[in-house]
Amino acid sequence: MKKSMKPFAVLMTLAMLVGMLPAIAMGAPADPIVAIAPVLETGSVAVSASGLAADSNVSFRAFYSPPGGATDLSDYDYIDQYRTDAAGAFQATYATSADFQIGGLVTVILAGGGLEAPFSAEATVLPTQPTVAVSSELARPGGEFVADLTLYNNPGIASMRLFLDYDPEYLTLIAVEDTGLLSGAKHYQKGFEMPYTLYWENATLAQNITVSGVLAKLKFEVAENAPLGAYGLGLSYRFDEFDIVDNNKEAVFFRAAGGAVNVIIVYGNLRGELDKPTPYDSVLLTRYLAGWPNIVIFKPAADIDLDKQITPRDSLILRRHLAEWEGYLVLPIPLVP
Ligand SMILES: [Ca+2]
Repeated sequence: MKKSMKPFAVLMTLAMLVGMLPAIAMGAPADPIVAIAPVLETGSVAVSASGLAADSNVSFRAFYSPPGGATDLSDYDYIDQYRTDAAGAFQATYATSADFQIGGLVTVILAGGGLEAPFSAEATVLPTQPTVAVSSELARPGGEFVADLTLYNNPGIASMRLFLDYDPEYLTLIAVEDTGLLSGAKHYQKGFEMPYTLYWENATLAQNITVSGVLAKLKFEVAENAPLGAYGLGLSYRFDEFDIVDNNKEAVFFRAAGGAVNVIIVYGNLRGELDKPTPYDSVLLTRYLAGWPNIVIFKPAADIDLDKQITPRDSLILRRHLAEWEGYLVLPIPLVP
């Protein structure tokens, strides 16, 4: 379920401001949420919040946004709601089996309970068991993106071999940058055949490597003709074939979590970036339409009314969008014949 736009964004702004200030109202509990712990366990997420409420009218709401996705707080999905029936200490837990991903963001908002304004806290969804994961990112058609390959809760390994799978029709792996977190990197670079093998070999280690963190940065290019939507970045290994072993030659279990790239167009951003359009984009479009020489724009983002041409009508819509006219807040605005 999607939340509507503005009221939530305003609420969040207020909540963030209040979160930065000490409690000023008499009797208002300072930092009422003392624990927020979203964790990922086999695809489900649990969020717990606890603290002290000054009156019985305290409510909690939790929201989730997927990783590499939300550019606007209105993109958050509503999770659950909880209301206390007494003043004093409270404990609230949300649990859901929805397909939440590592790197997603959970936001909990507390309202009432003697607070003068809502209080919010947020945390990233993280795994609690040994996991190796590819991050999820945003990109535009014809653009590039970098996905992180990250090790979480490493119990201790010596060597690791992983296989990376993606849609070669629309995605091209153009570089693998090893961070040096695991020594002995022997990635196969030439040709980038599928599935791509990532390999770290340490045959002579006396002790296991127990660090966690980013192992490698995977740089991809998106085809200019890539249809909008999500493309999986699959990750796998074979436990039975000892792809991950410790220095005692034993296979080590990890959860392998693939990521995705969401290919999007931010309409009105003529620079081809993924942030919101600014007055500069409007200037670019005006100059482009006026035939100025050497004006380079990302054309797919300029057809704001989706009529397959770039016209003054697109420019008009962009100007009204930037001026926050009602009915122009969300782009694109398709021209209805
Ligand atoms: Ca157009």
